[in-house]
Amino acid sequence: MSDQSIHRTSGRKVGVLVMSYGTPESIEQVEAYYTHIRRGNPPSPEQLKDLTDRYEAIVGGVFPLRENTDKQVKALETKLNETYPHASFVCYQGLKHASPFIEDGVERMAADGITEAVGVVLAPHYSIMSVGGYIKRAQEKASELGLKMSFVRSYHLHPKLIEALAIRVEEALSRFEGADKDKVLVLFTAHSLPEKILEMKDPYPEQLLETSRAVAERAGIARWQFGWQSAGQTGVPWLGPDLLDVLRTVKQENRAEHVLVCPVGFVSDHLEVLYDLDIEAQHTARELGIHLERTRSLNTDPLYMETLSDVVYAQAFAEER
Ligand code: FEC
Repeated sequence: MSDQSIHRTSGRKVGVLVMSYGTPESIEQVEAYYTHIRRGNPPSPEQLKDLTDRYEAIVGGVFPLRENTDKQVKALETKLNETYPHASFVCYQGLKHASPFIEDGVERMAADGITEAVGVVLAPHYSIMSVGGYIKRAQEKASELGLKMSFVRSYHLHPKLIEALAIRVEEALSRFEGADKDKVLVLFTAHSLPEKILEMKDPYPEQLLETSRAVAERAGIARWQFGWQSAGQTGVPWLGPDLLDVLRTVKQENRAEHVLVCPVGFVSDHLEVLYDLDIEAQHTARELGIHLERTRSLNTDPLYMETLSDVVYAQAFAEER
């Protein structure tokens, strides 16, 4: 950065709304949380039991996503202020389905006298149904309160993100002891969405493929494919193929005995990783006689924190460059 631009940015206080999915704080809160996800429609007793059982399988006193989001937000604030000491960054949480909600985060910034802010989502890929929804809610609240906000829409090809994911793929491949690494099939995954996003020309599927391609290239992986996971049961078609079906097909077609799952759409340990992959997919793989491993989640990985810090800074000071 030039001396001139450092001068212009000196002393600027920037609010950073770090948005994430949100998770309950206790088993008792699962019903309210699920009702919020379902846009105010309470789940049936069977649906509630199914979700509560899944949480019980992964929660050891603490809901992992709660703890991980807290740590990520703190680590990002530290990274931003260390890297760009000429400005002052204050991070706030805004959760999609739990407290503090996105709107609460924006209100807190305004109450603290913040006048300009950047929003970023702890999910690298843009979809109108995911990141687009977070941004819409934050922008509405910010406009109501007269707060100037801009947003990072995606960062799915940031070189440090690709590097962090490639390192994880390489590390996980070393867990297939005795197996020829070229025989391991790498399966990149992300949360499925209703198929109707395809009609909207949503960038989500293509961005996910771009990330997968870049990670495979960087890690020197020749055998890879993409699969969707964690689809909802909402009575409409969701994007496929589902990971579990991919595993079955791989077995049927005798394509691999060793599979490495790399959930590129997620950045934290949470239900969709710790249950859907580590329990459900692992169970299916065992039944099929497939050796399944998964890459470690990014959580507060320094390269991921640097990715976030780079994109937040670039967004905050975009007009200065
Ligand atoms: O650990 C936790 O407590 C929360 C884990 C969690 C993450 C997550 C991320 C995404 N979701 C996305 C889309 C949808 C759509 C629906 C939907 C439903 C659920 C349910 C649970 C849940 N999601 Fe989620 N999601 C997480 C958890 N998700 C629990 C409800 C029960 C179930 O289906 O299992 C369907 C809503 C509806 O009914 O209409 C759509 C997308 C992401 C990744 C991007 C992001 O993080 O925002 C997309 C983490």
